[in-house]
Amino acid sequence: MMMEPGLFTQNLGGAQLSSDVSMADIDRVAQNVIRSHMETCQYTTEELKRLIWTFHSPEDIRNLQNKSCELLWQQCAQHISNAIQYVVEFAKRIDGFMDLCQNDQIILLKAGCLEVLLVRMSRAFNPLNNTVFFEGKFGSIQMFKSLGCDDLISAMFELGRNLCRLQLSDEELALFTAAVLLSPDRPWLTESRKVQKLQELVYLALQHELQKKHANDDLLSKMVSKMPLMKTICNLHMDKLEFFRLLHPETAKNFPPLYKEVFN
Ligand code: CLR
Repeated sequence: MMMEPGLFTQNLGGAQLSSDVSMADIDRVAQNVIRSHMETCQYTTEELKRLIWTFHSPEDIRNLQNKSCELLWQQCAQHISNAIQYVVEFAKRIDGFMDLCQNDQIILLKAGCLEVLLVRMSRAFNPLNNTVFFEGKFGSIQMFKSLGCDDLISAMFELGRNLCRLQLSDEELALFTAAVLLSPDRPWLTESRKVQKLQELVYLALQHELQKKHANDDLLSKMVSKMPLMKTICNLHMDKLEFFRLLHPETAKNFPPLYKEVFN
């Protein structure tokens, strides 16, 4: 199997692909990752499609806007924490992930789960009116005004829009999120070679999946090109959280344990 040269030099670290990867291996990886995604995606695509024109009422929006910053942060942290649980379950179901040492599992999850969540958010995003799925209905950026993080939320919505434009299937999204999670360049990994091998297989499976599409004008590099914005958002989120902790230490102490564990 050959990879397009140059595309993943960053992720592959210039390593050569093992030539003993068979089509059967790639199919097995694809099936495992896609199944893991389907089992842990929280909302099915059908569900989201069905609800796409179900909006929060102006009153819902007003209520959210009148909430205190602390209360809305707490509420959002709860939802994010909940969504992270599904991402953790996704990771655990990917063949090979649980064979990594526990240290590396934790590093990959801590570094990657918000990125995975951001990609998953594109499934729950309506680019036609810039709304996102929140508490059972769709609503605009206005919902989150009282958080006082306009730049962060706008960047998240921008990424949602950008990813939607790629019109990824659930299969492609599954493989992309697995590749994001299995990034061998996360700091402090002890067995990054092992992670790299897993990511290589996932990328091959993704490439193979993309080949099924006709008008696939370099979708893979378009997907990879969203990574910098994802990094920016993760950093911005850390900055906002740090600032919030300074202003409201008591509320931050009561954030969900998983949210604190991942972002502390
Ligand atoms: C992402 C896809 C998941 C389900 C899910 C759960 C919580 C949602 C999240 C999605 C998208 C982003 C979201 C979040 C709750 C709050 C957050 C709507 C749909 C908004 C953007 C506010 C974030 C503010 C914090 C970073 C402070 O499968």
